[in-house]
Amino acid sequence: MSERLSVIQGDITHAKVDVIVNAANSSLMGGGGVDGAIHRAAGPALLAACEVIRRQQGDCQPGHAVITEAGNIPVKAVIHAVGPVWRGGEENEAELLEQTYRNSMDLAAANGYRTIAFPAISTGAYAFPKELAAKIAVDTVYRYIGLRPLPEEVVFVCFDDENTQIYQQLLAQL
Ligand code: AR6
Repeated sequence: MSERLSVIQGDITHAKVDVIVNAANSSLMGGGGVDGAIHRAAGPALLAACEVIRRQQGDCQPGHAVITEAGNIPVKAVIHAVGPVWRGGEENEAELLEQTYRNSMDLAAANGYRTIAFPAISTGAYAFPKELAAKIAVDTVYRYIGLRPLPEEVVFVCFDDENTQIYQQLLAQL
């Protein structure tokens, strides 16, 4: 099972997968970090697609995710997942982060996608402790793929050295 998970360091907009996950905010209207990078690479079609969803559904709450086209990024779709803001750990942050990963995997599976790439959701502007966030990400995804055939492969795309090392260690222990 662990051969279905991998880690690479780099920019998620270059990942060779069916679907990439964006660490979005509740407005779905773009932002900094990986959200900014994805919207820049995708072009205006991505924001337009997010606006359509926002008009239909309103805010996307932490723990939830929506799926759109990918504009100019050479993948089939983008899943916009809203992770929790870290507020010290007493506000259900861990459960919400787990939900964010599960809901993203559900959307990829429901659309028949075989390969998915995740950034380290909530570990930038949302200040989630990196070790804990990585443990939740790996455990949740590992459990998920043990129960379902899709997605077949999951790539964790880390931007910084610290996250890359943390994920490499966690995957080596599976
Ligand atoms: N590819 C992969 N990972 C990246 C990239 C990239 N191109 N750029 C940054 N990262 P963040 P959050 C890493 O702040 O904490 C936005 O403004 C980064 O090093 O992007 O979930 C949204 O609009 C970090 O490890 O997302 C929200 O308002 C990880 O991606 C808010 O930030 C997540 O950092 C969401 O905060």
